[in-house]
Amino acid sequence: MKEELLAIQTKFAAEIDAAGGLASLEDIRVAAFGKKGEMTAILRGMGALPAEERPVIGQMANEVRAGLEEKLAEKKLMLSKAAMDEEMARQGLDVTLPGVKRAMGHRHPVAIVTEELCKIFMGMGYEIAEGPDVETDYHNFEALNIYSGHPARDEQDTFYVEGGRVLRTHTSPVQIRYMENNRPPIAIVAPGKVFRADELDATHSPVFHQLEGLLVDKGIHMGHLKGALTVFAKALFGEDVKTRFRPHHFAFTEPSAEVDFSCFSCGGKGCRICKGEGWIEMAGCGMVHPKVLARCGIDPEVYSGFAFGMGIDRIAMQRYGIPHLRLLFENDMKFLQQF
Ligand code: 2NM
Repeated sequence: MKEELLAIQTKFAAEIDAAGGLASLEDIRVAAFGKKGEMTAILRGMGALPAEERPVIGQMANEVRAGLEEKLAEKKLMLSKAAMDEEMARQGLDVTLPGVKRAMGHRHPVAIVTEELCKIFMGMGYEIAEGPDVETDYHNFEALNIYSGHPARDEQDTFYVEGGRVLRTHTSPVQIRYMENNRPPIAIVAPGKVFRADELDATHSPVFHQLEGLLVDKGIHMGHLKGALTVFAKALFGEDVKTRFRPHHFAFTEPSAEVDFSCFSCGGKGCRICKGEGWIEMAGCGMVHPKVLARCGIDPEVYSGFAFGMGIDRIAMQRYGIPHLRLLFENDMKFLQQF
């Protein structure tokens, strides 16, 4: 038994020394200590030894085992390091080079405000609707009662593209498409980019963002519209905010109104932000014109609806005190990182 142990020790020690890679080292470990390994067999055979031999042989076997295990561990460490060095040399990796710092992305203030507005309306049961940026003349104008000759159709104001299509000048065509494809009850908001042939200045840009809303059902009237926008105003600026509706004109709503919110900054007393008015114009709105409903296949004798639209950029500018619209479109990281 003793000789056998010594022979095993010598044999495996030599094999470990000679092992050229991690795989062959593992083969050696299995041959010694695996289920059918030679050392495993010896250790298992201990019980069969005469009682007087057991302590001496047992101790020896334990020493051989510990020695081989340590040798295996040392060799494994050495081979791993060699493998790593070889891999690094192959990749040409210089771990002492300083790392490249990645610029952290950041949410845009317009995206933050858009999400905030959508969340408020979703909480009121509205769904989000989307549509194409390039629209047909029909969906952008005709369906909304904006006939040829209407000032909004002026080439000075609208970007016309090939095939008689236009870059949408509002997100109303999203609502038209939704009404064409869905039956009431309808409650949606449509946020998105819109385009007008304006020069860029502090308050105008050829591309800006709108959020429009539409609700159609039986028995909907102006009171529902006022209620919805007042709940929205309070959710956005706080319980103390008041709303004011002034008569207005839109081709696609009748009656139509403009909506003011009491100034979020001075509470209505008059300040620099509201130019001493106490009120800030926030949205346009009205009852959807019966002809608009009918054109989308909704019977205006049965159903009525309200719609509204507001500028998202302007709300973001007010909210964060941004002085020039340009800042929202330049994507200067130093500016954006403040939000
Ligand atoms: C506004 C103001 C008033 C509006 C109307 C419609 C539609 F498609 F239902 F007719 N969508 N959006 C609307 C009404 C938009 O923005 C100032």
